[in-house]
Amino acid sequence: MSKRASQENQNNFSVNDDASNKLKNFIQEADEIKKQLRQETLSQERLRQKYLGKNGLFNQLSEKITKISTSERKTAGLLLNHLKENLTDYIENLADQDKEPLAQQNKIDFTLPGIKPRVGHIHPISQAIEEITHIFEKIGFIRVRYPEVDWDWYAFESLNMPQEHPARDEWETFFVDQPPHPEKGKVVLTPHTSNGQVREMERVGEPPMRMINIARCYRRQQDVTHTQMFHQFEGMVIDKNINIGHLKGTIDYFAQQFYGKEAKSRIRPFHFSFTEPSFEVDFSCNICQGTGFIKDENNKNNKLKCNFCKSGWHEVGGAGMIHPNVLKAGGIDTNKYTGFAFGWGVERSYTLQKGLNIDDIRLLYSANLSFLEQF
Ligand code: FA5
Repeated sequence: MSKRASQENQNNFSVNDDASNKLKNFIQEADEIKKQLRQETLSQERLRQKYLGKNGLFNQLSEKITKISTSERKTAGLLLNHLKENLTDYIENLADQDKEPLAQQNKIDFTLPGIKPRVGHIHPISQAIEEITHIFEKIGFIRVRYPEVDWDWYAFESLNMPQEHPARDEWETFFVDQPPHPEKGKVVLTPHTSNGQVREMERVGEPPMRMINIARCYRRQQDVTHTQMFHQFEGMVIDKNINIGHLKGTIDYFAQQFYGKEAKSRIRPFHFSFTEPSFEVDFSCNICQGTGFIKDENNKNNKLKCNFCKSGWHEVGGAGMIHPNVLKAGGIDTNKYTGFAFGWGVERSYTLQKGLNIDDIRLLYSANLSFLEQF
């Protein structure tokens, strides 16, 4: 019996000795109901029905009030109020262990094997981030993570994209409704991890530096290859005599570590304000091995266009030699040092891995467990 129940037992109703026998019996019956309730082992719901339900013990007693004389009916009425409060209070405040006396109802079979808790796994994109981090740490890159909410200065202006520069349009930026910083400008949700370039130069100071910055990015985009929230990984190397050969070597190294020995990469001329020269980086398709065609199972002399890449290659992001204006914005001596940088989508890179063939990256954030449990 709960602590509360034993307290309630002391709270009985009493009348003078000269009360009529009918009233005395009425009081006794009410006390019996209270006592009986405290012996019960039924569940809370069943107690509610038995005592307070339409045909419950309380209503049965209430009906007997008509047998009490009018002069004593007021006392009987008070008694009923008191009883109802008492029963309701007791039933509603049953301790958790009293609510479902399962063992007494033979509902627990202690010999049954237990239910194994479901063990989850980390999200496929978190797995990819761990793998990418490890690949770059093996060649001396330091993993960092810079803010997802940042100043315009780091996201654009220090990257050689002054205010109103048309190149900014590419980044489909979300602006945060906050007062601007007097020097660093507006607040944005970072549209790319390149905001880490000048931040890393400020953090390290004097080169050499090898950064791998992996973080969330945000853009106003949504289709099979774009989500509003996604991840990028940004590599940056600054040292004496760094050239495009080092960049291409790093891209090839990553391709083979992440996609397998047979993977190839290529760079194509492009334009970014913060690198010069700039490139787009493609990896060979793992379905058609970069040929753009697959075998026709029905006709050995025929070839079918690869539907996954349509060209033999997949674009994963941009790269280039860091523009001198960016190095200067980070306080780096451009007479002494050069550097390269690249920034690729984690989701895009991951979905190209062998055997995955995920053709809609939105599935990764769909919270669809039957999809996610496959990884
Ligand atoms: C950039 O963001 C540059 N900062 C990359 C860079 C870094 C260039 C350093 C030079 C030097 P871009 O906008 O192309 O570039 O985005 C790079 C990659 O991010 C894309 O190729 C794609 O893989 C991924 N990405 C971009 N937007 C989205 C999106 N909305 N959803 C998913 N992935 C995206």
